[in-house]
Amino acid sequence: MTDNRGVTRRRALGIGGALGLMTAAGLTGAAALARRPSFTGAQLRSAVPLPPPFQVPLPIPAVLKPVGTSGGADRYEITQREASAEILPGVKTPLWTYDGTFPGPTVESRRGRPVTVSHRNELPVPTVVHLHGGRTPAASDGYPTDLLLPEGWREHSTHVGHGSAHGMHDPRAVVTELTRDYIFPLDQRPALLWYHDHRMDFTAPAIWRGLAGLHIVRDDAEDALGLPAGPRELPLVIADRAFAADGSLAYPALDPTLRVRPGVREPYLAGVLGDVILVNGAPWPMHEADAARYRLRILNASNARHYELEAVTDDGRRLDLVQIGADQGLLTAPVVHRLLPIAPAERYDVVVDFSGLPAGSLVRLVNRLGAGRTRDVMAFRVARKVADDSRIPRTLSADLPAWRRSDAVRMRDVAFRTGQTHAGRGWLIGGLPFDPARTDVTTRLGDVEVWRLIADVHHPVHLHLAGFRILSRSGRPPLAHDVGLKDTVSLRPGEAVEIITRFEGYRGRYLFHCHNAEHEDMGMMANLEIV
Ligand SMILES: [Cu+2]
Repeated sequence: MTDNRGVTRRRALGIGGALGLMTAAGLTGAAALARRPSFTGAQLRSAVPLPPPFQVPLPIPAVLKPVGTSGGADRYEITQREASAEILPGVKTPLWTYDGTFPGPTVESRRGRPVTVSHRNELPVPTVVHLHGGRTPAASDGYPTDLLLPEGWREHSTHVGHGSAHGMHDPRAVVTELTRDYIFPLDQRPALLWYHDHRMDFTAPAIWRGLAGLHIVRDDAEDALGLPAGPRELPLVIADRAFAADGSLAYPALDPTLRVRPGVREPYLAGVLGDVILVNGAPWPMHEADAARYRLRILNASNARHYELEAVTDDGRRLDLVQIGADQGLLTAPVVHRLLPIAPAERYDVVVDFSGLPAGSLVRLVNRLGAGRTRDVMAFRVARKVADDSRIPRTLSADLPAWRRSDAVRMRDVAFRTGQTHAGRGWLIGGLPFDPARTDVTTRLGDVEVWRLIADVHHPVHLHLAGFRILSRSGRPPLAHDVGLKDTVSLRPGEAVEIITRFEGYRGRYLFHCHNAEHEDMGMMANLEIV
């Protein structure tokens, strides 16, 4: 593994350069960054030979079976354990997994039908499970200090925080040993959710090592739409990784055991990028497709990498990407894109139509923000002509919240910028690094609020519990892909994005944070108390 020292703009977009620009010129500096090629972070280079693209078949994560059902609720069990997988052909890669695979098994649920997932931690470190996009009671939302300890874990169990040397303590933490039941009512719109590790200070390396999986919520209304289904509905978990010489996943952790000292080495403070693009855990995979419509349920599970996806045919044509859903489920009506930006933790529900293509055609899914090998994501080989009775209705859903500015009882400005933490340079919200013992925002259950989120460099901002809508970007109307109900919004360098939401569901202690996982670990989280 070597640093990619050839990337000269790393300095400008890394934290060092960002700090210099920010302190010298405030948002004017950030506005200058906005004109630069758009990624935040530095790329690791793999030390093993990489396979050619489009050779490995696209895997589909297995759907988990419930171990029991009682009183209209399903119970699942997941064991978090070390496992080894052949991600690159001929190379064995040790992983941290949910039930032995990366991504973990997919949980399929029905709207309003409660689910209990019992997690057993057989990993060498504490973990925390968060269901991203779930409308979940606070006790099961995976607060970063609500640790699930492995058997016999004693050290460091009470001292947490980016700057744990300072003994930051969370008196409200609920710590359990070996197993923990997470209860998900799933009283929410059908959507593609994902579960992943959310442990204090160590979320980024834990996800990188494999702790991520999908959780799909469905309902009868969505099933009745006639969208592509069965084998023509494909979950696509896109994540970049890099591989060390011994086949393990490379990651620049200050403490590779992930037990004591959080954080990453320079120059990766702004985000860790890999040089291998995985889809559902396979490098640049190939999927043999029918000449028909496909529903692609795309998750960007990368720590820091952004994508601008396009579907390109052999003869250079770009296929329409018909967006039918956002993070929190179906849109009101489809929106056609040629290019679809997707930030870490965002999900897009997209239909592509291969029916006009002759058998044998190759359609590549390309990342316009990538360079060299990272430009390719995956490919589809159109195998055969088939009958296709799927459709994309003109009206997809009628239950999107239509909050207006005049409904808002409060407006808040929330700044996401680099700065000093107890442990050195890091990432701050409102000028402060995360402290579990400090309440940053207090709101009342049922209140509608408008938040103006202000960024220095790229920050994909995620609210727990509350779906929101995007009102504006730097005073301009939202972008074409900002439609629908979101739970993560991509702030671009220098941008101020207004969102509107109603805090509904449950009272308690929740979070909002940057979902560049390295930023999140290095201070960029804040507490949201709903009273
Ligand atoms: Cu960030």
